[in-house]
Amino acid sequence: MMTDDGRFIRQKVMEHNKWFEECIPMIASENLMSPLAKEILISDFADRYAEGLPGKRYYQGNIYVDQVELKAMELAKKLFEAEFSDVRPVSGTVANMAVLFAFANPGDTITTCALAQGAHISTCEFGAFGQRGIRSVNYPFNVEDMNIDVDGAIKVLKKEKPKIAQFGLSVFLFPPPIKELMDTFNEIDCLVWEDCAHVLGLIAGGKFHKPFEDGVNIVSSSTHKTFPGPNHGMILGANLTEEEEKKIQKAVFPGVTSSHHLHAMAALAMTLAEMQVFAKDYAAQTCKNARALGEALYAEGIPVLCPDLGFTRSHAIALDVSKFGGGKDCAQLLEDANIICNKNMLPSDTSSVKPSGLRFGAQELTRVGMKESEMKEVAKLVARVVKKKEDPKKVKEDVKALKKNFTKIKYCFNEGEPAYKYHKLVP
Ligand code: DSN
Repeated sequence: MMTDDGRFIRQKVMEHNKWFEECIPMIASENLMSPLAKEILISDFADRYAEGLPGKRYYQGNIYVDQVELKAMELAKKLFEAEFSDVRPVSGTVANMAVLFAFANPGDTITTCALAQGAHISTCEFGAFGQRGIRSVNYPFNVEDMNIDVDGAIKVLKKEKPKIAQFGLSVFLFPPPIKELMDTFNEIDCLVWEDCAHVLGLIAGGKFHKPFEDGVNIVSSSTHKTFPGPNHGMILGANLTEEEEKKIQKAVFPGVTSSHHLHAMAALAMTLAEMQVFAKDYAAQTCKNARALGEALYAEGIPVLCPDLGFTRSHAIALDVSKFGGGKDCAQLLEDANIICNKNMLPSDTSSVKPSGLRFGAQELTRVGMKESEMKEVAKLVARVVKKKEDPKKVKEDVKALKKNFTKIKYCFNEGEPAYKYHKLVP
């Protein structure tokens, strides 16, 4: 017999699902899992424990878990052209912590981008880097190109001689200049680490850039942004010594995980299997859509960053809405119209609470089948709220009408299944 509390919780989750079915979700770090990955996420794997590596577990009961995990490791290496994979970190930040545990000691220097330049919170003084006692030194950043200034970065690298040169952003519009900096990395003999969380699905499909071909040693990532898997993490490697690979494995367990969320690991395995087939088309369409969205918003009179560079080479675009009330207010008005995005710092900002930017990602809209023509529609709806200041409630009705035809999942084995499904035990 369910209590009122139980009914309340279930009701709210169902309302959320229904709401998102009627929304235009553009948070650049989110996506929709495939029906098969979701099925696995609620399997009995969710109720079990495993510690260590396949074949060397502390717990019994891992016969099938081991087989799935070995398959996930194999598929990850194949998809990302890596020599090493660890599919156990339970999130992107936990993957980053494992890399820190493996290769950096308190007091060591690591070079990174700054938060206002779009860096992830884990690389900041008050995030995982700071908690590990790392001295984080930022590369100079070229605001016009929204990318690292190569000459400036060479100077910083030569002066600081960091143990690790770290790359990767949460406003990741253009590939980092890894190739251009490779001579300097070799000269100072540092490891090269890229947090690819935002662009993992694009890399899987051959877009954005090829980290390992460019010279990256370690890729850390979450697995639920452009890569449409479960909330989980992963570490990939190339050109590492056996000892370095073992250091990563030990840092993951027992360093920063105990059991590694077996249901999420298995759902990741399924997504990896699906992406062997679908990543190329999905990544290509996601990039086309992001660029089309940038172009259409710019044509509507909303400043989108980097117009001369085609706005983006990823799934994401950044908007400067300072003259329309700023990121905080615009994001709220858009939510009132069922358009979901987040406020974001731009390089000139000092406040993360009241920044001047908005960040949009096209990966989820692509996942439900939207193409360039729909991006134009989305841009018009955004402009009505942000620029023309139309009543969001009125715009919401048109948002719902547009989304009505895009509620089915694409780019996976069970294409055409409802994308925002709530699995009901009882009606
Ligand atoms: N904070 C997330 C993002 O939205 O980029 C990444 O963890």
